[in-house]
Amino acid sequence: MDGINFRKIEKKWQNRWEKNKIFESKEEFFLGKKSRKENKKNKFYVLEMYPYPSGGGLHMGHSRNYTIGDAYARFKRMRGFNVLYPAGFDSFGLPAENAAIKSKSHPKKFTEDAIKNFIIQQKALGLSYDWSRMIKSHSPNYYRWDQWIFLKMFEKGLVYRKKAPVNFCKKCNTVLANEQVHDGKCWRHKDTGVEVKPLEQWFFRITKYAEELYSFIDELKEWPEDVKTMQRNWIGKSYGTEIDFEIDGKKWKIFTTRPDTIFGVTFMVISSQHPKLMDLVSDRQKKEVEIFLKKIRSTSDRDVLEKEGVFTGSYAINLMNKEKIPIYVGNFIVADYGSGMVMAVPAHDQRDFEFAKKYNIKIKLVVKPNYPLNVEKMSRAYVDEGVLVNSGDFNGMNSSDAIEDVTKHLEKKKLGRKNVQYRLKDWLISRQRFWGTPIPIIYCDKCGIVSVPEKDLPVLLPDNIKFTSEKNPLIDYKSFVIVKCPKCKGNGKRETDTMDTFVNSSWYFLRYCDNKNNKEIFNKEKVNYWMPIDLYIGGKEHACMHLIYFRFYTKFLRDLGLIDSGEPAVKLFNQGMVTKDGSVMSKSKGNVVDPLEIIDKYGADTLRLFLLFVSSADKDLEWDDKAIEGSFRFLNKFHDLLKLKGKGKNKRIESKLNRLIMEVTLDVEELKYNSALVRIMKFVNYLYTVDGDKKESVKNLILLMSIFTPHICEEMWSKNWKGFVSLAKWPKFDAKKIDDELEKEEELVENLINDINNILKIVKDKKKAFIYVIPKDKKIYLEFIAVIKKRVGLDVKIFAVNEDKYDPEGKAKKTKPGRPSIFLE
Ligand code: ANZ
Ligand code: ZN
Ligand code: ZN
Repeated sequence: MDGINFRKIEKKWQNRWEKNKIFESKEEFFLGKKSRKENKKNKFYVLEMYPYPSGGGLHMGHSRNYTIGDAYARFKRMRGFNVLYPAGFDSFGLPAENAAIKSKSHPKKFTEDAIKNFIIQQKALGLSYDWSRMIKSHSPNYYRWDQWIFLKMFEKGLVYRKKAPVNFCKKCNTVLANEQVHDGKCWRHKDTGVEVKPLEQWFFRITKYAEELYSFIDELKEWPEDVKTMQRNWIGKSYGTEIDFEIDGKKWKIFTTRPDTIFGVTFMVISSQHPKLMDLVSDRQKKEVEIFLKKIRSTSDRDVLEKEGVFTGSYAINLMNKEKIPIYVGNFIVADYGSGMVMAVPAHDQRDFEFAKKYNIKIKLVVKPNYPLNVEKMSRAYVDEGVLVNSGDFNGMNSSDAIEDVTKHLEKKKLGRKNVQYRLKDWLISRQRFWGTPIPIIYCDKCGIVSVPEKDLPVLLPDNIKFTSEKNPLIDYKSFVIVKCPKCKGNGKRETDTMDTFVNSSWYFLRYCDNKNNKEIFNKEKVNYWMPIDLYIGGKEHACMHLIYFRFYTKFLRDLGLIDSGEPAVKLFNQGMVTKDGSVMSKSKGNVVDPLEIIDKYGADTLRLFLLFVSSADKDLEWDDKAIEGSFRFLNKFHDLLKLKGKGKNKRIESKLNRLIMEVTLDVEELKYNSALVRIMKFVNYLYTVDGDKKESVKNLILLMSIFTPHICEEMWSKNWKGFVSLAKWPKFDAKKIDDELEKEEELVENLINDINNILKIVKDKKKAFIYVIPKDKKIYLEFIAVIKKRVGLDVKIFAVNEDKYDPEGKAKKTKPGRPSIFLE
């Protein structure tokens, strides 16, 4: 591209920023000038979600995400906040390991090359990160604190090892957490169904925080509603009643949300994965149950399509009416929800209805609709409200009242009680993979499970590892596996599973506050100064994974006394996707545009302007080559503002400028960048058409634009003003200078110019324009007559309609207030 050498200007300023460390942030309380509280008001923590440094480098989605954050960090800095805006890399994970297996090298090499590449690209975008705070998950300096947190959780009973049916992805070759299974498929491999296998694994007891995670969603005032709804559904709080049934003389607690249907129970179903299932199976039924279990093998899902089961040979007693009820084992009962067994009411629950029809079990109506209903002819369950029948003393009662009343009755007789259940399950954190944080546990024949003492942390991942197969190489790495038991000094074996990489991203935002600390996980004072994150930016896809985990970690660390705040982020912002030809950019679709290529061709400022201007930051953004060109042209025009001449105070320019500052400030505050930029562009165009002194306007435009296109603005700033524009003060507006009347007058003139120019498009060869206006407006148009002449290229005469005038076509009659008539000759 000819003209301005954007690439050169950009490199120059990137180097100067770096050399002068202008984006490094300090904890102000150490300066001791103001009180802690005063200082806190003045801090601002902007963060984008911890990226995985993929081998392919920065894609357009990243570029958009970071540009959105960067503009905000710059804005807050110029507004006088002490801004923390760090970056780092979530660098453990499968892709690097798989690449290493393929090429028989070490994932560390892959990862570090990728990170280098990433940083170059991030710097090329002109992001104002405080690079001195960088962290990387795979650095022992970081993951030792993952291990430390694990030990703390272990101490507090929040970590346990259990054999349980778990989700296994063949492609990942490891188990997955519940959150990482989306519609029965692996979150990474959307084409791969997970298998359920009973395996012994490590879990974090996140369910201990279920209630707080649920109820505090209400406090997240600045989070998008849809993310909050997804979290509520995921945690799934359910109010119900726990009813005691008797089986073999023992009490079994059954969770139901419909105690009003207690008289309609005709069978029970226990989960095929219930640990006590075999206790209920009679000798006679054993064979049949075993065949059934083999056949369904892994599933235990309430949404399974084909509901199946067999009789266990046992019966339960419904203590409300002493009825004897057969117990089945079924594939549609979740083992670890409620008690893993349900009281089935086929007349009023669709799943139970299908099951009863299939196995010919009795259906008993206990809630009657207000129309006739024959049980034999029902084609589906009646699940709505109605009046109780066949229900003893409760007959005639409305079913929704009966939910309360039956529960009260059960409570009185000590046969039941109110109960709350959560769908959230404990977080399965062990992975059968190499490239993750080693779990600090040793197995000893004598002592059993022993935790690695804190002083022995970190448990290091070996550097000289060889991948010979798909298997986790730690298993065969003797010097890693064989250790002394810390308790009895006998022979022990190290755990070879590593932690889910979501562990690393669950607390990284805290480490940024104090990334070099070698003595403790972080300094409490520093963290309390910066936390919570004021603006957190990332994709919606993490609503029920990362965004739940990081809330859990924050609450746990708060309970350890390490942080004051129990919630990590005040405001969450989900940016939209970048699409091309209507679908999300992806390698598989072959519609990827590489940010570096665009930067090489047009410069980073053009790309940034495009990413922020073309669509509102929360909406999807469709790639558009024309709009890139447009951004580029605009920046050239913007740069030429410095050449604008003009003398004399113009109150209208002043009014418009002050309004612009006011509106852009409000827009940016709410991340409405595109709207702010539209206003700026309009004003720039305006400056090119108007007479008067424009220095003040140009200065303020550079300031306003500097958060979007920082390089070109530094360059322009350096021509007339001192210091970095990145550190300059954001402009203030003076409300007194905003004059609606003045601006309206100018609009009148603008409209007239447009009208004349539109006519000139149709009729050619005109030399003169005669304009007829209402008398009180005449002075306005006269004031602008020079501008009008210049912009229409005609000789112009203004007449008031009531004066003596040249008007061969009688146009003056048609004049209305604000709408002059025009005659061209
Ligand atoms: C009897 C009943 C009658 C039920 C009726 C519903 C309708 P939510 O709302 O999700 O909490 N249930 C209980 N434990 C279960 C498990 N481990 N796996 C699958 N289903 C289970 O669902 C609660 C309802 O789901 C409970 O209320 C129970 O069925 C079933 F007309 O009890 B209900
Ligand atoms: Zn997978
Ligand atoms: Zn031991």
